[in-house]
Amino acid sequence: MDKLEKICSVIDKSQKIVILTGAGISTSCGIPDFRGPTGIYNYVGKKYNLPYPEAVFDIDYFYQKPQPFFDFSKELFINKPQPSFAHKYIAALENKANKLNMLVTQNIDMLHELAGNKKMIACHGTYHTAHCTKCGKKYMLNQYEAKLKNGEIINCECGSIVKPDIVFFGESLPASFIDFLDNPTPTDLVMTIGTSLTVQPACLLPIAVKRKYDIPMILINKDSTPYDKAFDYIINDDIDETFKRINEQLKLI
Ligand code: CNA
Repeated sequence: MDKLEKICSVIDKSQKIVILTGAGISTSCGIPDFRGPTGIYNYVGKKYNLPYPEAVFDIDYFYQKPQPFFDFSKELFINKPQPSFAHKYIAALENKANKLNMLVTQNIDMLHELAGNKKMIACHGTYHTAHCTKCGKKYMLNQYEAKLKNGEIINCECGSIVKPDIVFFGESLPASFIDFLDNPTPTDLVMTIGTSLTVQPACLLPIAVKRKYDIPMILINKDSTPYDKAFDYIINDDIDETFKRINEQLKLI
């Protein structure tokens, strides 16, 4: 059996899969990741002379200079990205194969929801709602979507800046994620897809689940990560191409 056949066999046998995704699953949809050759740092970073790539999502930096974040948001909203083959495959693992325990995504692009996943935690938040950074007034996406599409800073009626409910560096992650990290429900496989595993605490999830259930772990990512040694199967290749090859064998979609 070659490596892909082994991976297909593991997926086929599993019934309670935990999946962690990152920006790499959405690059084929036209959304840049942080660290790839067309990554955010290469356009927003250079345009604004960011001190480091993650400054786009740094809460202290946002209070001083919110425009880079709204520029990133514009790219996300204006291009109307559509789910990739891999997003669709993961949706089918939940809706067709009934094999998903939990999908945890670090992404804020809402493509997993668009593909049809419901059993999921968006551990870095969402654009669906926003709050004023001063008076706390809540806004719904339809109230500020037009501004996001124009790359405009959103202002509250009190005059302060409204921030979409994206979890910035320096902010707390949702309780649902912390609870799952502390006490993951029974799992028989962890798949980690398209993440450099460099952002804490999200990057700790695969290890936390493995520690509790001693199960196989698969990593699909072009580049190596600091946690490679913990994985049983690693595919350093394109995500969509890999899922197409998996689908050729398992014929899920
Ligand atoms: P990252 O640090 O940019 O890492 C992405 C990883 O994906 C890299 O290791 C690449 O090698 C890999 N990769 C990129 N394209 C492919 C591909 N086609 N096939 C295989 N591998 C690929 O991104 P992380 O998600 O690890 O970092 C976490 C940050 C990035 C989170 O806070 C996100 O919110 C944030 N982010 C999200 C998005 C999005 O929502 N789509 C976009 C950019 C950044």
